[in-house]
Amino acid sequence: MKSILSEASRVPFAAQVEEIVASTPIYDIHTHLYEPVFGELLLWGIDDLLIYHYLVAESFRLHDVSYDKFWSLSKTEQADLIWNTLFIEHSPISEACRGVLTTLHALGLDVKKRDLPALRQWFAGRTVEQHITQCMELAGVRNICMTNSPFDDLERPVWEKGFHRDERFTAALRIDPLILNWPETAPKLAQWGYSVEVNPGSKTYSEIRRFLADWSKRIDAKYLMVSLPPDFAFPANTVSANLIEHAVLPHCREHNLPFALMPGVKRAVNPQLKLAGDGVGLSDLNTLQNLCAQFPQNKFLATVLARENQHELCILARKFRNLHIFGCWWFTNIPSLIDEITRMRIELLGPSFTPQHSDARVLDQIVYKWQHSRRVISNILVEKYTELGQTGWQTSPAEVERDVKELFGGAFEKFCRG
Ligand code: RAT
Ligand code: ZN
Repeated sequence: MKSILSEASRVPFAAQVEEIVASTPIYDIHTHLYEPVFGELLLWGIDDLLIYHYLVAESFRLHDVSYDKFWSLSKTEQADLIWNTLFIEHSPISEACRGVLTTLHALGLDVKKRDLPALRQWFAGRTVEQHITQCMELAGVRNICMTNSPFDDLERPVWEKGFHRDERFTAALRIDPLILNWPETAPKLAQWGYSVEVNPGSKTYSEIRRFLADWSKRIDAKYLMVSLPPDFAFPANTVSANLIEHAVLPHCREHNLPFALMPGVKRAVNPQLKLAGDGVGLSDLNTLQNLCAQFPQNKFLATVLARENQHELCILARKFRNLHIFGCWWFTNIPSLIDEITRMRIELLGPSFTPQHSDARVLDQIVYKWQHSRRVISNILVEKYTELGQTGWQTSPAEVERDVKELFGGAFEKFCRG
């Protein structure tokens, strides 16, 4: 079929869409980054880029250093090993490897020299403040949502002491230990002054709500979140399901906060790999369906780890307006799957979702994660607007801007406010 649009009119419009996607500021709604006041918890620089757990996992496939030996190495030695293995002895064609190079290149560094000591020297001359500003600018990110855990012994005291918030950063309250490991978490809450018991009853639920309210307020949480194993079930006669029903959801309703569910992670499939040892499994999304249906007054955010769950998740979002889906999470954050998943979501949901979050653990990663994702999203949008053009429908640049703003944080913010 011949295109109604001539090449001459198609190309400038495509370029306009690309320009809008490239320049629209992003709200990165899930990361593992921290405000600078958290000091060493905010990772940045070449060595942290190289020892990213995605690269650790990849490196073990190509070197023969034992797990024990690897973990006994210093950070610099681990980074040296990963650099030699993944960048020098083999070509860095995986997404996580390419990402390091995209970032270095964007920072103005010459990657073709392959000079790790020189790269280290360049990073050593920078301040964290300078680096935050430059990375956010290069990534086009306006706000970064952290993942904040009261159960983290390094993080908790910083919040308890109090500090002046950096407006570029927002917070999300991560509660995995509370939901998934209550027997070990209960004594901690008790120690912090909440009168809870290991076998929860109404008093315990109300004390957990008090704990959640204190922390939501303390960190000004934008949402609560948990990652879940593939076999997580709701409703179910389990402590986890009861805690969700009787403590977490009432708290979220009372404070108008979404609850983010991230199903599909099999923790510690290979414990020897530590943080890099988690795997993926197919989740039973009846759990999410039941929650959305049974609690229409609650708002749910969701992203799923298994590729095979993506279509079902999209259909759920069509059925439930209290569900907002987001991101191509972790193992799905690769160009081929971002393309597949984002295309499917746009075709099923229009612009009423958030296509991506970075999940950055190292500040510099926002540069590559967003550059790579923007490119894929841009190609899809050009195609979709071009197809509309073939019907005679014209989309103005202002309308493209409106749509992209929605996709890059606007729809999420509306969902949170609503
Ligand atoms: O993507 C990651 O870095 C994972 O390790 C996890 O942090 C995951 O994103 C999560 O939030 O559980
Ligand atoms: Zn994450």
